[in-house]
Amino acid sequence: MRLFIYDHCPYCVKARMIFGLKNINIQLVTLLNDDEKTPISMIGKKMVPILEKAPGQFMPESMDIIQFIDQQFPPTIIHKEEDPFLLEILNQARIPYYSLVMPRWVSSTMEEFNTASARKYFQNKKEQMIGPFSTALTNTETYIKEITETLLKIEKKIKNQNKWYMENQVSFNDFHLFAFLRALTIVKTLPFPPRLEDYIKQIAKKSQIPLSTNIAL
Ligand SMILES: N[C@@H](CCC(=O)N[C@@H](CS)C(=O)NCC(=O)O)C(=O)O
Repeated sequence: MRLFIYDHCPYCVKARMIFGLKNINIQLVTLLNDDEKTPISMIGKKMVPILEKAPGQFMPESMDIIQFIDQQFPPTIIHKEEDPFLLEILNQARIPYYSLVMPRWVSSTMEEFNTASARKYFQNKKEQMIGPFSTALTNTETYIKEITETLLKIEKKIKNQNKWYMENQVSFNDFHLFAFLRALTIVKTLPFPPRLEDYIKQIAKKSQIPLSTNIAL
């Protein structure tokens, strides 16, 4: 099986998590960000993650991939609960979140940005969403303050002894939360509250997904 991804992509992180958590071998293929042809030839649109289940058989959608792999490799481990509070908090944080991570992703050494045209493609597309990257970078301190409020709200939900967001069971919440937090680890000057910091490290290890802490910008 192969999983087509971008390194920065939080949805790809969700899909990657299930392979790491279940210790299943997967070949990761990082597409260039401006490669429209490859994903369109597989699923009819330009979107990752894409799982190649068998040669020529493709599955899009991170949450579908997670459930498919969980069922294909028993015993199943995922509880499908989603905490509406968490989803709402993550949704509300979209502007500061994207404004912090997007300009950093594009100037990083992540493989999908290996060419000038891939970087240009991403920047053009995402600036339509959040405005000029240069302005977002100038406003870093403001966005860090805003995202810190978000992190502190989530920190209150994480108990010291918890292995997962919901005590001792891995749930969809962990996929949403870890993908969000892992993206933020590219922001070198963002401090994480202590329980969340511990959570990020633990889930990264269990999921076998490197953080972006050491990614060069
Ligand atoms: N609902 C999809 C969303 C996937 C998605 O939005 N992926 C982004 C990358 S993070 C993408 O491929 N966007 C197209 C682009 O960047 O051009 C899922 O959960 O897999």
